[in-house]
Amino acid sequence: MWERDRNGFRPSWRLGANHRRSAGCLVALVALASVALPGTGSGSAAPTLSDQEFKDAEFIYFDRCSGCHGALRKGATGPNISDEQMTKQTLAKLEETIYEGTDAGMPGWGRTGELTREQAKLMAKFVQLPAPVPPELGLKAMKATHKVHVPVAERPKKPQHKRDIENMFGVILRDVGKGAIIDGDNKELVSIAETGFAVHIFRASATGRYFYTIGRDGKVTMMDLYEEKPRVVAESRVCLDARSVDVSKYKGPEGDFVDKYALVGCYWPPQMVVLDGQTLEPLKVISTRSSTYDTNEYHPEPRVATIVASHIAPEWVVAIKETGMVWLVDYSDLKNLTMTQIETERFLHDGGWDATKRYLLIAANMRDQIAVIDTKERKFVTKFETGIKPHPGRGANWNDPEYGPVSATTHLGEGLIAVYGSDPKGHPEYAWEVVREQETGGPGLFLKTHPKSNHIWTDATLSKEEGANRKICVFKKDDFDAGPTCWEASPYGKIVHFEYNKGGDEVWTAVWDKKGEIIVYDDATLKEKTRITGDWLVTPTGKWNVYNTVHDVY
Ligand code: DHE
Repeated sequence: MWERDRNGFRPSWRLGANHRRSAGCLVALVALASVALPGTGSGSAAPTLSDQEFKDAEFIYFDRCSGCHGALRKGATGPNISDEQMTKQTLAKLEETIYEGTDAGMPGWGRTGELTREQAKLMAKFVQLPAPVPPELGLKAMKATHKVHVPVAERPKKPQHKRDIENMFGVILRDVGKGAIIDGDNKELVSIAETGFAVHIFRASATGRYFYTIGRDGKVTMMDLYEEKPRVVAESRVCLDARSVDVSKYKGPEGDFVDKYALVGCYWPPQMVVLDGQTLEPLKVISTRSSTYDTNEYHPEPRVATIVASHIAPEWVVAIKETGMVWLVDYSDLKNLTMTQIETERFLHDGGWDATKRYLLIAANMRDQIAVIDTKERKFVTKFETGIKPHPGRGANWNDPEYGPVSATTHLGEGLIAVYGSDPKGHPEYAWEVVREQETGGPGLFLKTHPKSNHIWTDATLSKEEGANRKICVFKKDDFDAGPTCWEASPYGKIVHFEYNKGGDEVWTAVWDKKGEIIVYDDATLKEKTRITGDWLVTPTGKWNVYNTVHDVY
């Protein structure tokens, strides 16, 4: 379903005749429907795009914009950019915003080299036209994409190598649609697997034997770490746009579900899909089209954001972004599916467990809040403000000398780390309120710590200041208020995302660039230990250690 043409990979459904719409067709449709024609904010004529320009713009929108603004452009992490809104602005103003970014956290796509001036101009026109609606994707079409490259019976019974699987890392090579497996002990590249377009995350299976990946194109793959050179052993395409995947982790009185199922969360169509955890055969589609938690208005595009697998019940905890609901999806009986739908806050994005793995702490980033869900009592606890657009990734949990167990987030909209109490039993007076704050190197994406470490690592990937997006700032748990130790880690690219090794004494980060690198630091001394380099390291982004991912160590 993905084809390569002169512009690289494209989703082929967007090339199909049914979805080829010239601006002329759109304008005609709009006129027939007696809706106001899009203008340019200056009273001049509606923008026109050739068929080719429209397709180019559609692809750029899918690749760079839809994650924040939504396929239908109704807004989420980014604002509503429907044609009705965009025609209130001039093309020149729109082009500038797209090229330079905004103070509210939108990247300057031209400034950072991802889009040319011509492409920024093109996108300015595109957003003044009505948003094309992508097609649906049902089980039959998904099954047609399902491939088992190595049947379960033919997979090795034990590891075919002497490496420590628990200290292996999965690393995304974003712009080439591949995933690398690296040996965390000797830093050797073990293998590179063909995953999917702009792979977003890796998640390890509950046993740690498999790595699952999900690409922006909705392709889910699994790799078998027992193999000497792990490759994709099964794959399916279950969404047209996706960001999340996790497996079933529960084993207890209600059954053994370890690695039995996988769940993929789609951005488009708005749905989640249950798959066989061993073969990735799609089994069940659960639509997320529903109403917003507060106004109870129907939403046509509630996207699936974070998925976290519960350790204490046979269920996934699933964040439904636009409606502001967290769904507890019980997978113990798929034929008679039960779900608990918890009202939280709109525009849920990313999050993870507290240290006890009872509470899910998830960012409602456009509301500047963290929402807390108690998965034992199966109910909403509270929500509280932290800063401009919290973005915790999976988050970070540690013991503060004064406030006891705490958790923390960085922010997309400002260079701030906010620390909040997360121990309602032992320290109820500090629970779910911000107890400490410090400036980081700039607006960032991720932070990370490890129970054995005294450090919390933060990036500043979204910083607009020259050089600041290559900065790492590290805070001390036992002296947080002293502020961070910061340094510029690379003369080029951006620094993004951290992961610890299994032992908790090394930290890996990525120089996010076409000529990418992985920098490995000694966590105790903050000194660089080594750099993993090679032509294959193209735009490395997220990286996951098997042990830490299985056990949700962060
Ligand atoms: Fe991500 C996690 C969505 C941009 C790298 N990203 C997530 C999750 C979601 C999400 C919903 C949580 C998954 C989970 O926990 O189950 N990301 C989005 C977007 O919608 C957004 C803002 C825009 C987009 O178009 O995709 C976006 N993300 C990015 C990037 O630009 C990053 C840096 C590189 C890329 O792939 O485009 C990026 N996102 C990541 C990473 C994680 C992630 C590395 C996992 C963090 C972890 O520690 O587990």
